[in-house]
Amino acid sequence: MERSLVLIKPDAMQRGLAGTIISRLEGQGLKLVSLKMLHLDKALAKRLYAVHSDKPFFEGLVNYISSTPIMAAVFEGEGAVEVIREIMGATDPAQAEAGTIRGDFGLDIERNTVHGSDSVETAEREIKLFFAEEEIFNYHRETEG
Ligand code: IDP
Ligand code: MG
Repeated sequence: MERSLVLIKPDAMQRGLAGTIISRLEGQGLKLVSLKMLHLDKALAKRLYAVHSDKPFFEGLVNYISSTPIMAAVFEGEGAVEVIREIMGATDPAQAEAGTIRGDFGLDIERNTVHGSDSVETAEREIKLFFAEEEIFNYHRETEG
């Protein structure tokens, strides 16, 4: 089953939105298979965002994502990567549709509330940055609810 990494970013933690974000994803039928709270150090932040290392916003992004503790989650489901990207909305909250997480809660293009892997390959790489395989659970989830 397809998996994706979700991060509940500092701006969401600071506004008490962790439960709301998890709830929205669970409510769309995605299965929560792992969850932890952690404070990223700069080294892990740089590995997470390595693809953006030559962008002008890279340093700010690394500082932002490591500014407060965040939540990291693994969600599983058919087409999970794409489904989560849709529920999250566009990178820039100003462009994100109402009803998406970023459209409803995002503050600006950096403080956009949530991270979701952008492909199955990226998801595999990102999940390994945060979770050992034995920390990812297998259990039955009803398709409704
Ligand atoms: P994504 O999170 O929708 O996949 P990416 O382009 O991969 O978007 O960018 C990673 C993160 O970097 C974004 O979620 C956002 O927090 C931040 N970011 C992207 N573009 C900018 C920018 O132009 N200025 C500041 N931060 C940005
Ligand atoms: Mg991305």
